[in-house]
Amino acid sequence: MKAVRWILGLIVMALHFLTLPRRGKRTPQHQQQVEEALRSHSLYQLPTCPFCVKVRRAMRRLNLPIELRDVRADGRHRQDLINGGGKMKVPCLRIDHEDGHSEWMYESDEIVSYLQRRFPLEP
Ligand SMILES: N[C@@H](CCC(=O)N[C@@H](CS)C(=O)NCC(=O)O)C(=O)O
Repeated sequence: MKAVRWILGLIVMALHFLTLPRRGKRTPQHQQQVEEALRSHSLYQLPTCPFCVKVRRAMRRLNLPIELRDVRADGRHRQDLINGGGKMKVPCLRIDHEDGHSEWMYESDEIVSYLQRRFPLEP
């Protein structure tokens, strides 16, 4: 089972790199504002998880350099996800609000819609 998952992961990564989407463009000033807003965002994820790849591809299309937190490589990220989000499931987008509370958004479709709505490219 582990070997099957490993091979599938390899295929997902290969397809991802072979079909990398084009990075979206903004004016330098707009991009700087977006990147400032993104400092309060982080994505808990795994490199080969297909749902995480879907979110990372959307991030690339929208040119959103969100900090990636690998929950397998770093036990602290894994623990933060379980404690804060309530379950060990990826992808999960963490949004730290100014009042100190953190929002934990699961579900790749929901994350992609949120990013498209909140950080659209220029028309
Ligand atoms: N419907 C979810 C599926 C996410 C999912 O199944 N992620 C897997 C990794 S590829 C996971 O975290 N599984 C652990 C679990 O469900 O406990 C989405 O679209 O984000």
